[in-house]
Amino acid sequence: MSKFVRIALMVALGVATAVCVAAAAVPDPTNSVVPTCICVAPGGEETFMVTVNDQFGNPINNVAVVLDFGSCSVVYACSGQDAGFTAAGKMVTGYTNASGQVTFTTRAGGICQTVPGDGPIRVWAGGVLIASLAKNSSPDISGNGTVGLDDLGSFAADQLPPQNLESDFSCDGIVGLADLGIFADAQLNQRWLGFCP
Ligand SMILES: [Ca+2]
Ligand SMILES: [Ca+2]
Repeated sequence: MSKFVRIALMVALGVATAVCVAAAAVPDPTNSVVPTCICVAPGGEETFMVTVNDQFGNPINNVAVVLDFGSCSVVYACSGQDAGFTAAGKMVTGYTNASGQVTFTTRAGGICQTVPGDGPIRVWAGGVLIASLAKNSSPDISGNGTVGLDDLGSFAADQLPPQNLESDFSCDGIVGLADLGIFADAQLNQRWLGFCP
């Protein structure tokens, strides 16, 4: 085999390998993991972990994941997010780690579907739609940027049977003590973090 042919084969092999690597880096909705329940608060104390995998189930590192509340009338995202996350309008972006995971502590409020026909909340990874969620919960039930007395009134009413699960912040199917703790934390944290947005 001539030196020229060897080099040509090596180049071709390299290109083929690069194509395989590029193809492996496409997020796969079936293999990715997105929780079905999401709670957001202006203080950003509620977590939401997304795992992005490719079609082979391999984690994808450093891919942009977007929580898109763009079709939710009342939901807002605070302009200031935690380190590593950015907000643009009603979209919050973070990036996966080597395990394909990103844990959002989204500073936001308001509830999707407060206005009929709203939603869904879309979750994008590298431009691929990997999940759609019908709605979210938030201690800022009114969506006015603060967790205050108006929200407390709604939260209290939501506990009465038949319960209104808009106040099920803990995602366990009931409105109870766990949700009261989340509500209290959200109210306390915003005092330290300032007004949102
Ligand atoms: Ca409020
Ligand atoms: Ca609950």
